[in-house]
Amino acid sequence: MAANRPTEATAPWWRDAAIYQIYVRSFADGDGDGTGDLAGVRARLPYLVELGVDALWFTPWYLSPLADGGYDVADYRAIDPAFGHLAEAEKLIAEARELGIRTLVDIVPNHVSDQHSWFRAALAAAPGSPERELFHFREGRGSHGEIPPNDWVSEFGGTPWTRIDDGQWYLHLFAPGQPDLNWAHPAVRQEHEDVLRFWFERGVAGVRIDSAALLAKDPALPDFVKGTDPHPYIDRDELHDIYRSWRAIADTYDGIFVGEVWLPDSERFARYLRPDELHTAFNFNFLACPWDAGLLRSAIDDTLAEHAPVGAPATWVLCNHDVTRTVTRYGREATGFDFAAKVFGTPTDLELGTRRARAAALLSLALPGAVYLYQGEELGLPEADIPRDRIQDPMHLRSGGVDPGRDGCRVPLPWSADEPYAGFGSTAEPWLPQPDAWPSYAADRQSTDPGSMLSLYRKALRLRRDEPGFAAAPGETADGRLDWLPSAPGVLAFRRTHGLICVVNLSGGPVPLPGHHEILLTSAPPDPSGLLPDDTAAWLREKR
Ligand code: TEU
Repeated sequence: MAANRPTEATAPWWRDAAIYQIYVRSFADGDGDGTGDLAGVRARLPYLVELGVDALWFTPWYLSPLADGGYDVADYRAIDPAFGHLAEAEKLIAEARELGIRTLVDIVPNHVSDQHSWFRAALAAAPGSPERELFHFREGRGSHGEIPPNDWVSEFGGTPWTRIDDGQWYLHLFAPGQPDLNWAHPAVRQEHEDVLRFWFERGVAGVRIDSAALLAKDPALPDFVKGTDPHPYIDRDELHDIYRSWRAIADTYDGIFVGEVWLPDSERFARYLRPDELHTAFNFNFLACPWDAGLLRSAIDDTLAEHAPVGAPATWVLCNHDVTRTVTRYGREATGFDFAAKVFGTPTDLELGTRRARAAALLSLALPGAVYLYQGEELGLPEADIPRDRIQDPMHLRSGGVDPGRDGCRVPLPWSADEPYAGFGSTAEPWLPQPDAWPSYAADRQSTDPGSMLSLYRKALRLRRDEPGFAAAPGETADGRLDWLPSAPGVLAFRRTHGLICVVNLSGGPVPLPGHHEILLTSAPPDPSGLLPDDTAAWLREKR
């Protein structure tokens, strides 16, 4: 870590970390079988060091039948053999740490796989048995129990209930292969606390908590009546007690949490970030914000305002394994992210989207707090069109084939332009097909091109780490200030504590840059008269 960044004593690493999300299946294939694996990640650690990230978040790498890309965990203490084995994960965690990179694992507490030993035992046991109490089994409604026990809707569409042979139904907010656990049961709590200790003991620095606001259910599992407070399964108060006990465990290891908390209400969201609960949570309001100066400014202000009272740093996320890739999203007419609007063949202008994604990268990396990057974002990958018969995401299948699902952002990465399968490493065909254009995005090609997306991310991450303008003031426990500067309509301009200035032009035409500044980095070159073009961002240093 550069000397001019805040020291561990003033600001813990996670408050301003750049964390890189690895979707293991699609990162790099070390054994050539068409699926990414831990060997592939280990071989690419130098790439991640050169990129300049502080930590890696691995999407679930545990034993799983992959009914939902690994978010259906059969055994939390085993690595899926397609990815490697436990000793290799331990090796990877240690090797990365030696290189200055910490590791976060992904815990999925809301549900397990239907292949998990608990669920198999529950199916083998009788209705009303202790084994079934670990899940939500109920009789159906209707004269023959043929109607699901309530009217809830699965996150993947359709009823979240599946009926088994003896006539009972079980609850799964996601796919049928992901039965929901009963968090009112003490054994469920105990098991997850043990799993947390298991991974902290193996040297992980943190844990991402999947679907963190969904675990607790109203024990009566009532029909959902719009506007009911509390909601029968979203954001229930019982959750906070669970996360307080998790925090106590994390504190003994100096570990951190990042919660996947999708809640529009900022006051409710911030409750998860109280000092004795989660350290951080993903900021999806920023991700979902359309490419509009006024809306982005409000999203930034609201984010900082909601985090301030609880003293937690904000996180900034532009994409992940669940959402349309940034360059495709920003190249569309409606640039906000709307789950309901995901349809096949929505037109996009990739050149425009790429310009905006480059500007958005400099914007998000200049904001105070931690930032998450999703593999391939640094390569400017677009969302891929996956032929319908190759789509594996249950979201597509459960929507009756209407929703394209999330596979388009999960395509195996291109590493070398001239190798088979763009150097993903496979000798067999990769598990998802790569678009024809993939070699042109390959990391090796971008490495030597100073104008590439990869070069932009490398430069930006280096500056973000080394440039004093990003640091918090000495003794400042928070993450450094952001002060808005006067600017033309459609232009965002702000100053960080030590004189780093970020200007983002969304005005529709070129704008002058503030005078008396040294340009550190721009997302596209200024025009010949020194103006900042539309959809372009600049980082400037105040001249003394
Ligand atoms: O996502 C939780 C979640 O809310 C998603 O269903 C989200 O609404 C959807 O993906 C939007 O496209 C987490 C994981 O990130 C996701 O990959 C898993 O499928 C899901 O949990 C179930 O574990």
